[in-house]
Amino acid sequence: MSISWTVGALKTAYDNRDHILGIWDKLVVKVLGPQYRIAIVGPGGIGKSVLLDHITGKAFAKNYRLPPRSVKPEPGRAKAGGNRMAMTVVPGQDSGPQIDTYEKVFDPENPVDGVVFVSGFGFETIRSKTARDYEIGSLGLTDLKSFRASKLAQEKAALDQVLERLRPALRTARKPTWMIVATTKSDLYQDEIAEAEAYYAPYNDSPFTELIKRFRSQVGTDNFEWDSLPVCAYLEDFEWNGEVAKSTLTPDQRNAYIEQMIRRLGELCR
Ligand SMILES: Nc1nc2c(ncn2[C@@H]2O[C@H](COP(=O)(O)OP(=O)(O)OP(=O)(O)O)[C@@H](O)[C@H]2O)c(=O)[nH]1
Ligand SMILES: [Mg+2]
Repeated sequence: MSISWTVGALKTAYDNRDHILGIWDKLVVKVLGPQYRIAIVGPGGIGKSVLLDHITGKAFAKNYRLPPRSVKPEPGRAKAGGNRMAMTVVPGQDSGPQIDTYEKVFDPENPVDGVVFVSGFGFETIRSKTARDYEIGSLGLTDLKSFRASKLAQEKAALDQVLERLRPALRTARKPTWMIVATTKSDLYQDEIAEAEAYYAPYNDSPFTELIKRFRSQVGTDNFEWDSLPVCAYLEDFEWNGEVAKSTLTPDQRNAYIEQMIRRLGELCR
């Protein structure tokens, strides 16, 4: 399927969660085998857990609350009959649990089949006040522009680390066979969606795509497929040191992005 970055070009927008869950059910039952395993990786505060909750449908419950920082691997539950598509979110923060989870999902003896690297075009949520104060006071990231540039550089470093971790698994097990870069929080940068596409899409050359292209040429382009797509999950404004980036999408538009991602996952899992 061809990926659409602009919301206007996403033809379908569905107001009800049943539609998304319906697609999910079909994928789980018909497309995916019982053993299909996917790791969801990426920086802390980027939106991995919230995205997983929207993909599995958990976030559509009335009493849904935003998850706190992940401190252990988070499994994604399939909706239809058991756990056929096993997704695991790797905690974003450098920590013992993160290393343990990486070792499990990229175990060369039994690695996952696919990887979702969640990126955010610089909109990483900093949860702790101490960390915020440090970034503003000591690192001098006083405005949103410099903050995002710094986070984008860190995101690239995080990607580099993930790619390094994939090497032994690919060498031994020839898995995972694919990676999707899911650029989330796209509700915050619709005015820059062309720039996001230029930065993340496989048909463009950017510092980010260069890393993956180089990796692919090293491991063999036939062995490792990759793609990127925009997505968003939780619609809320983003604030940094008093500066606010507005969330500009409706739930319908968000759902269309989620649907596009689920469909693409389904294709890669065939
Ligand atoms: N505007 C907007 N905000 C989002 C979106 N997704 C997540 N957020 C915000 O980002 C915060 C962090 O999201 P999480 O999914 O918890 O982040 P994570 O990647 O799991 O982070 P760790 O658990 O630290 O690894 C959420 O609490 C929301 O405030 C989105 O699509 N759009
Ligand atoms: Mg999390």
